[in-house]
Parts: sequence; structure tokens; C-alpha cells
Amino acid sequence: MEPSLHNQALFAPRPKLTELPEWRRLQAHYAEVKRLHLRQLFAVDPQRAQRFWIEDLGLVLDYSKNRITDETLRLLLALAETPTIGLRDWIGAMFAGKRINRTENRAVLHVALRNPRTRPLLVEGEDLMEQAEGGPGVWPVLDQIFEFAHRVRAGLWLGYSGKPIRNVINIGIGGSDLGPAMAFEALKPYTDRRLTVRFVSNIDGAHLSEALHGLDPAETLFIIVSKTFTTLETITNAQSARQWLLNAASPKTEEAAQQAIARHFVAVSTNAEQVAAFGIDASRNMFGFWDWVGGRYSLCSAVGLALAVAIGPQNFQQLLQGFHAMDEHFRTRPFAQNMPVILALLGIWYNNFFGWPSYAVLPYDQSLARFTAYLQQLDMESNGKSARLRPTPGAEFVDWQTGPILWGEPGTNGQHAFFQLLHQGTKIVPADFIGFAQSHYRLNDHHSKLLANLLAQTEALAFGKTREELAAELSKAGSEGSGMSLEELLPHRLFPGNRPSNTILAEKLDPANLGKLIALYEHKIFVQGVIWDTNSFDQWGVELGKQLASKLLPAVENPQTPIPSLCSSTQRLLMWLRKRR
Ligand code: G6Q
Repeated sequence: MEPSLHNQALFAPRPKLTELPEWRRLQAHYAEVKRLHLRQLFAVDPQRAQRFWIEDLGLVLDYSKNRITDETLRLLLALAETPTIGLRDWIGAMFAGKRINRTENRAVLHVALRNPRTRPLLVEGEDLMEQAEGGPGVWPVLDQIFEFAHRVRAGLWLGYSGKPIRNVINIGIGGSDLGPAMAFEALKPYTDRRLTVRFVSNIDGAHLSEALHGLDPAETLFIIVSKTFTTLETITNAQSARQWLLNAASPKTEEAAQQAIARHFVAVSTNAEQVAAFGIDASRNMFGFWDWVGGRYSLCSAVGLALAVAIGPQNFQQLLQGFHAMDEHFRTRPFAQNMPVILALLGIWYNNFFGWPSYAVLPYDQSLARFTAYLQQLDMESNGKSARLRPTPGAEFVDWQTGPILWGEPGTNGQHAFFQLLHQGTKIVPADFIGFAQSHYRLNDHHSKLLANLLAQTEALAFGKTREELAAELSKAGSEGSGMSLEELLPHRLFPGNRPSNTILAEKLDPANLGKLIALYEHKIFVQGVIWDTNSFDQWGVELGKQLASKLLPAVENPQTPIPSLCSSTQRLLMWLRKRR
């Protein structure tokens, strides 16, 4: 593809964000409203939850407990419409397959992965649904995935001894691990419980060793997931897995070894050459994907193979449909009713105007235990950037804040850990609370208690407890026991409130709703990246550490190797380690 296919206007230099009139108006407005308390906002406008509420696709976004007025929203929406930012053009360009990942000269088409087969998606003359980059397109690969998933689930995929496969180990890291690992946890009730599915990512031998513990190699299949098939962690783990398998199979001939590998290893990659070099038959046992799928956006591609095996083709298709429904919501809904856009603007309001650097994602669902870790990569690898995408001369770097620090844990565990800081600390951390009306686990009144906690926390964060309320409460209960007077005790037990949150609800954590939820955050992050003028789709920041690690490896491995020229700190640490290995 020629660079001329870039939409030049998209990359035209644009004014600094902080110099835009829309930005300045928000700054002036911030000065006026920054002290408003959510108590006041709800008191003067008791019905605000009716307005600051979006309901679509069975999902609810209640954003009324935010420190905004109608005017704030109007100004934030005006920012989203700023012509020089061109958000609408950028959304259109992504869906049209323009090469918006400029630093890698790639299109960004994760939305194509969940596009219905019957709806052609033409990019540069090819219908990606059927054909992509001269090879099979989205749906032929999905067919291959479904066929494979069916064979494993039906016990038709046999290992070297003729026993059916019972254990599936996904080996991959970052974008080749977090998505399927998170979704597997999230969708446990939909998984085939006869199969054991595990995920190995860390190069620490503990991870692979523990994952293999107690498994019969004759029943174990490895899915090696690596877009590049050169990632140190993944290749090291894959090689050790191969050795483990061959030790057990003890093939007598090279041919028998190859057969054993063919039955126990499949690859998900874009690099057929390296896959073949590893010993996997790329023509039969490789699942392809494409340059235009970024690692952290790849769950709907063959990267989700282990998940497809675990939950089966039908559920995997439901997941894709959920993603697609949110893609359509994002592409077609006006900004004022567009969940990803509203979440993005609220994030900018707090990150850039209030200056709060982090936000928490708090799923009230144990099955989403890995959801925040997944979002951490999605958000922080996408928008943790400083270089501008459309700089003006001499202003290559932003002088405004970009991607926030994202963290969190499932509720209610977080309540008994870090919520203290959320309620009474000196920092304000806006939070997204996520919950579901129904649980898959009908266990006494557990789910009612879980939901009551979710609702209680958003209410407590927003409104707190005033001095008067507290004094009335304490004088009734008495303050005996602490040895402190009521006046002394009050400050410790006050809740200032005015801590904002969004609440996102759905009926049930099923494959479709999980897809909607993930796509909601994908698009939110994209909108923020466009407004902040950063490229959300590269990740150059992870390269330097990798280079230095390969430079250091020989010196760590072999004490005779000269110490590379590094700073005195790293040299002394290395020497300390070498003496003890
Ligand atoms: C994601 C990143 C990164 C990547 C891993 C694994 O967007 O690119 O997390 O997924 O580094 O890369 P491979 O799939 O090439 O092994």
C-alpha cells in the first residue's frame, strides 16, 4: 500500500490542545465549578440521573454522580466537535481502514474482526471478511478457529499416544495473553468443565512449571500465541514446553518427534516463517491474523483461540456480536448519547482540568478479576505517550496530561483494602463501578449483598457524611471506648464526599455483554487519544527495556562474561547477583 493512501488531512498539524478556544472555555468553566459539591448538584437538580444516563444495547451508563453541570457537558461535547481535532473524521478513518497508526504505517481494524460476514468491509479493494493481504480474511480464519475448537471439545484431537486432548495451555504475553486469560475467567460458567485451560505468560520458570504441574503430557495441547513469534518470553516458554512434551513422548526418530509436535502444538501468529522454524507445520497448524490488529486489540482474532476452545464457537460468536454492537453504537450514536465518547470526555475533565492522575475500575463481579489488569494494558499502553501525532513545528511533545494511571480490583475486596484512601485520602480517584443484575452463581443472598455494596459505595463516595450527620450519630451512639471527645473524634470519622464515579450495569455477565464492555473501553481510549493528539496504537515505550535485557543476558547467564558498560548501580546489582548464582 502506498503512503498516498493516508488521509493527509487527518495528519495535518493542529494547534496545541491547550490553545484551542474550546479548551480555554473549559478552563474558565472549571474555575467556576470546581468547588461545587455533588450534594449541591443533586439538591438543585434531583432528577439529574435521568439526564446523565445512557441506556443502549442492554447496558446502562449512569454518569450523574460526576462533578459536572449541563454546561460542563455542553463544553466537553464542544471540545469533541472541535474541527481541528476532527474526532468524527478519525472515527470514520478507523472504520474505513485508513492507516491511522502513523508511526507503524498500519491500519487499525480490530472492528473488522467482529464485523458480520454478510456485511462486506472493503479496504483498498479487498473485502476483509473473506480475503486480507492476499490470504484468508476474517471469516475463513474464524471458520478454522471454530473447526479446531469443535475438534478439541469433541475429543477428536488426539495426542501422541492416541488419548484425546484434555488440557489446553495458552503461551503468550501482553496482548497475546491478557485478553483470552481475562475473558476465560469472565466466562467460566460458559466453559467446558471437562477441559483444563491455563495461561502462561511470565518468563519466570515458575509460571510454566506450575501450569504444567500434575498434567499428563499425552493429553496436553499448547497454543503458542505470538504475533511476531520472536517475543523472548513466549519463545522461551514454548521451547521449554516442547522439551517437556518430547521428554514424555520420547520419540525414537526425528519424524516421530515432528508428529508429536504436530499433535501438541499449534500457533497463532503473523509470522509463518518463524512458526515453521519452531517446528510447527504452518500450513496445517497455524492460525493467522494481520498487521492491522494490534496485540492489545486482538482478542476477537485467533488470539482468542484458547477462549474459543473453552467456551465453544457459539459463545465466541456471541462475544463477537457484543463487540460489534458496541462498535455500531460508537460509530452511529450522536456524541451526547455515545457511551465511549461520554466516558472519554469525563476522563479528560478529571485528568486535565482537575489534575487527578489516576482512575479506578471496580468490577463488582469476581469473574472480572482480571478485567482491570486487561484494561491497564489497553489504556496505559495506548495513551501513555508524550509525542504528538500532529505536531506544529517546535511543539513535538504535549504540554498537557495524557493517559491516566488505571488500577483497581474487584469489589468488595477493594473495599477492605484501598477504599479507605478513596473515601478519606487526600487524592481523588474517579472510579467506574461495574455490576450485573443477575449472577450465574445462585448462592443464597450473596448477589444481593454484592449489589448493595456497589450501590452503597457510589453513594458514600458522592455524598459522604457531614459534621452534623456525624455529630447526631455519634451523640446517639456515644463515643466511649476511644477515650477521645466527640470533637476530637469527628475529623477522623468525617466523609468529605464529592468523589465522582460512573456506574455501568448490564443484566448478566454473558459473552455478548463482555464484548460490549471491552469495546466500550477500546473506543473510549481511542477518543481520548485523538483529543490528546497521541497515537493510541503504537508502543515504542516498551522497546528500550527489551534491548537492554538482551544486552545484559550473557552477563547474567555466564559469570565469565565481561560486565557491559552500564551505570554503577546496575553494575553493582549485577555483580551481587552473579556471586550468588
Ligand atoms: C500489545 C503489545 C504487546 C504484545 C506483546 C506480545 O498491543 O504489542 O503487549 O502483544 O509484546 O507480542 P507478540 O504477540 O508479538 O508475542
